Amino acid sequence: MHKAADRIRNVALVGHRGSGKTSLHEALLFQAGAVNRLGSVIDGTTVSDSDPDEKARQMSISAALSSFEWQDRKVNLIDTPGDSSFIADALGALRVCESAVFVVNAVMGVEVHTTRLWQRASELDLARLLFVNMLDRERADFFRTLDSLKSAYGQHVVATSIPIGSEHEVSGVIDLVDMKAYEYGAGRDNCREIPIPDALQATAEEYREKLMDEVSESSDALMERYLEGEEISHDEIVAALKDGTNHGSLFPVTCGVATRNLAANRLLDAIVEDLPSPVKHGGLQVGEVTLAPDENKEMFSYVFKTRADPFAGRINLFRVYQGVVKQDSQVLNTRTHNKERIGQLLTFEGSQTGHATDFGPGDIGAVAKLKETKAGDWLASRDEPISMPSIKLPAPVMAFAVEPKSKGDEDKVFTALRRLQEEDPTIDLHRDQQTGEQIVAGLSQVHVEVIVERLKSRFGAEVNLKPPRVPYQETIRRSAKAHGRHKKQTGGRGQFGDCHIEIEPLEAGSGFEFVDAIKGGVIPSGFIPAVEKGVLEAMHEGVVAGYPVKDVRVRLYDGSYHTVDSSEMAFKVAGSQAMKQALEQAGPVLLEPIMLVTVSVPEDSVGDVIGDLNSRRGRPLGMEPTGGGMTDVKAEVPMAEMLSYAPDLRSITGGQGEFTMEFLRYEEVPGHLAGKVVDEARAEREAVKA
Ligand SMILES: Nc1nc2c(ncn2[C@@H]2O[C@H](COP(=O)(O)OP(=O)(O)OP(=O)(O)O)[C@@H](O)[C@H]2O)c(=O)[nH]1
Ligand SMILES: [Mg+2]
Repeated sequence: MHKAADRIRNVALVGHRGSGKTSLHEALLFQAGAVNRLGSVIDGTTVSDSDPDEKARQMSISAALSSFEWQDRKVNLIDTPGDSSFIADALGALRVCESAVFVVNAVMGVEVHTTRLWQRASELDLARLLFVNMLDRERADFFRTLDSLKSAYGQHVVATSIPIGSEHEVSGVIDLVDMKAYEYGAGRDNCREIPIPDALQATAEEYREKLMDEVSESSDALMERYLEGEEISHDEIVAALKDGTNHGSLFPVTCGVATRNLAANRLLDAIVEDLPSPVKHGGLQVGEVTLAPDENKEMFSYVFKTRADPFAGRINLFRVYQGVVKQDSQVLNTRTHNKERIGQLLTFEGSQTGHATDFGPGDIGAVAKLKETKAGDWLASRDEPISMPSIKLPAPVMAFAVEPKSKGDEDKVFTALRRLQEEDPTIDLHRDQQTGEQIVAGLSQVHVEVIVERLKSRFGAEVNLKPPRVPYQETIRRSAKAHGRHKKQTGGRGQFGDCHIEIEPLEAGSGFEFVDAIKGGVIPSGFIPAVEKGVLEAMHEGVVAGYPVKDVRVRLYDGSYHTVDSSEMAFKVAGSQAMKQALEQAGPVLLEPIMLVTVSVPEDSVGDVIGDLNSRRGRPLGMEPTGGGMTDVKAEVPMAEMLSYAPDLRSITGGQGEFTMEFLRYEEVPGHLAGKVVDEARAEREAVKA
């Protein structure tokens, strides 16, 4: 039988890369008894970094769900990757959880990615706890970290515990609600109450007071009594803290050492006591439909993650918003309108995969072997066209042309890429219309490397990556007239086509226009489309560097024909000849794509970033602080200068910067650079011929 919705806690573990989420996930599982051994990231023995490439890189790449019981509540805990290349999984987890635990490194304090995720959690109105981890590390400083959190996320970030000892001497924590101290040894039953150390008494009181200031703000009545110096009872504090956290008006901070299972038990208590259940958080409004955590209503579940499992095959993770999902049942996929059979339902209990008979409203579960369902789909008991408000994902900006290492493997590679894309919506796949190359684009170098590794390890598909070619175009600057005449007499029936055209530039982005201005039937109407075909063929490869010609109006105004020798073929050739000549005389120029680039960087690197963009022929458009010490710099930059931007930005900002870019328009390539593009294009064509 499924757990009642008010006994469930759905929690996403999020934070900057390497802050210790996976280690903390492991400690929480261990403390709750879901695993018998505390696995470690370094040894590659954690439950959540289970993929070979996660172990090899010692980083999380995919979201991992674990479910366990604590104090008779069911906790669904989703460990998420901290690397910004894999942010889709972190955002997907935030979307289906009522709460998030932010894991913060006590040496580094607030980091860029923490802030980005914090903003998303605010938009989604999530309840939040913070866990300051790595207290045992050299230069770890809980109080400095707390200050950085407060200044980034506001005064409602408040400590509910403080450490005893620091760096390698850290030995426990003081709980500021109970005003009790706890010392931690090794293993699971490692927590022992001790008197508050004398040396820390004053600090504990100081931080208890700060906590009381915040807690008392939760209600006017409490505030009044607090200001008058009245005693606030322990139960009242607990209730106010819980209420503030539930409503996202208080953000309690706890601390510990994930790798030593130090204070994981206090975090578990906070998760079940202070964070809201799906019932508390209320229904979900999707379009016209409101879904309520009610098990007697029709079932609606949202699939937030699709992944490959070495044992169970393709697995879909879903969140039930209403009704009950039952094993051996049929449901509808509202995107495809097809039925899916739910066979076995899966739960991930620590290192074991278990089976469930059903999942009730508010719960998160998994199902294997669905036919067509993938992340982003809804499974429901009736065909209601609903869609989750889309999550804004960063645009893939690291693009490469992929080629199979062995010829003939094209289909295999493409199918494998499609499968990977199902698991990761930030992978972009497309064939470049102009260059014909198969392009794969990701968010970063690491992202694309992981894609290539997975192609090989999972699908046995080996590929080469090449930087993609810039899709240059050509256009004309003035009008010109030309005459095309195709005449051949080779015994028997000849060929004859003859046309006069005038071409003129059109406004950028307007494409191609063909005007038939033939009078008196000097070219019979049946041959006119052939002339147009010839013109278009000539425009396919412009006269500057062989790139497609855009934004031209062609007027066919005169010509002649021969009753016997004229043919469509002959007029096509004539049209093409005329167009080539006309282009030569119409001031042809080379165009390049200009991108709108938005770079998100810490304030102190803004100068360097702008300087670098200038050196890439960029035009800065402005900047805008986005909170948490971050600034967005916007600039227009030619695409040709951005092909290797990702690694460069990483080195300029020490890994703290991120960027997105989108196509804006085409602009003329400056004269001194056009020559180089022309030479390269020529060399390439010759290489193809050879
Ligand atoms: N000393 C110390 N090391 C820790 C602690 N927590 C994690 N680590 C180490 O820090 C490194 C990163 O830890 P992870 O748990 O992989 O961090 P993560 O946040 O899951 O990393 P990503 O998934 O890549 O974002 C590993 O080498 C851990 O062993 C801690 O509390 N103390
Ligand atoms: Mg991790």
